[in-house]
Amino acid sequence: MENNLSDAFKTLHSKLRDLVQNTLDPISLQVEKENKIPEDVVDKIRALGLFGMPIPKEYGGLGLSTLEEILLIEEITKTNACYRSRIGTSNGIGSMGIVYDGTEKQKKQYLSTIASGKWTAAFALTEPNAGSDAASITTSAVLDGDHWMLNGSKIFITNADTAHVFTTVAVTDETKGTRGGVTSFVVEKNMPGLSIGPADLKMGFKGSFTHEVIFKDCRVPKENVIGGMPMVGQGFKTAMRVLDKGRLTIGACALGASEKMLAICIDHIKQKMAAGKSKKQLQAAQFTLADMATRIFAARQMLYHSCQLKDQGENVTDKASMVKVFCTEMASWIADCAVDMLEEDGCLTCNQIEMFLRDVRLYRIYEGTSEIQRTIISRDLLK
Ligand code: COS
Repeated sequence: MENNLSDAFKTLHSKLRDLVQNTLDPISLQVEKENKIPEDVVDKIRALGLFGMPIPKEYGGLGLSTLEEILLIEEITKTNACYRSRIGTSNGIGSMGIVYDGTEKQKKQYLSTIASGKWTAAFALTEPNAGSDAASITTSAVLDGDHWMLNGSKIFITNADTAHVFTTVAVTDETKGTRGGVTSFVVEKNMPGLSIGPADLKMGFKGSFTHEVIFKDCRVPKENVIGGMPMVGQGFKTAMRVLDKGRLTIGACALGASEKMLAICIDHIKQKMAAGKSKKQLQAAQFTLADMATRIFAARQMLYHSCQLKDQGENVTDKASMVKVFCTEMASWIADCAVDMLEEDGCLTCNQIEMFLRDVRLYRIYEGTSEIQRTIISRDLLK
């Protein structure tokens, strides 16, 4: 695989590795405590072009393949999850709908400002009564002259407080449901009728925020349907395609976190050996380390392979779900084992393991719970 990566990409990857090791990771617990990423650190991430990872070069992005993007995400998640959340949601699920299905005008208008990191994009799908069952959304959009009138509310919207645009999924014809009745829109934060609720108080992902986004007679110009008027009614498919990619991304986040936790555990056991514990006394820990490394190896192969298939143009809906469920459940298992291995130290908030334990739990929920991934996988099997 290494042979297929360009020298320019390898240089970028190693610059990111340096940034993670020397800047992001050393302050990860400070970020956790202060619940904020310092702006000069965001600037350093921006300077690497990471706000535009998958956005095509003609619109100002890096134009990375899925595999290249996933390698960078794996790297940046070997520390506090909020760094990836700050960039990855914007140039991932927040903007991929525009990349996939947007009109040329929409791409020119929005993608370069998102790729430069000047603007943040958020993805607004989930509603109070439609989380896993995305087809049950009720936020409505009704055509009124040259505008669509949006009414409803979206919850748990990452980066809503800093977002300039929301790719928003709404019902335009309730008689047709997901087959012709759901439409995706680009809604700008200043459009009249859009407001943001207070930040959710979450168990993890400190430094990254989710909010409710409320649409009350929110007037959105007719041309802001993603893909233009011919795409009215096709927005559910746009959102599902976005999530296929997003699920590979979350797999990469879980993999990066797992690799870091394994490294912490290895250090811990080596310290015990240096302090005089024999290998025999540490045999149970050695077996656990071996199982962690084995699962990580399997996760990495399935993730990279799925990304390569996607880059070759294959449909990877089922594989993206397999990757997400395997990698995220592996990360939770590793976090649990790591707490056991570090004993009391594993529970201390001055230790990254405690942070990872909370953060990786969220990977099993957002962008589709494990149950949703299993539903998608088994539906394909039973077709
Ligand atoms: N790519 C392209 N099109 C897709 C698709 C995908 N991955 N998944 C579904 N579609 C299409 C289907 O092909 C179908 O259209 P056609 O009949 O014209 O082919 C249409 O969308 C409806 O699909 P389906 O019948 O499968 O929809 P369901 O309501 O049964 O549910 C799931 C689909 C469970 C897949 C969906 O509700 C889901 O992903 N839920 C989880 C949502 C989620 O991840 N939320 C987190 C929010 S983001 S943080």
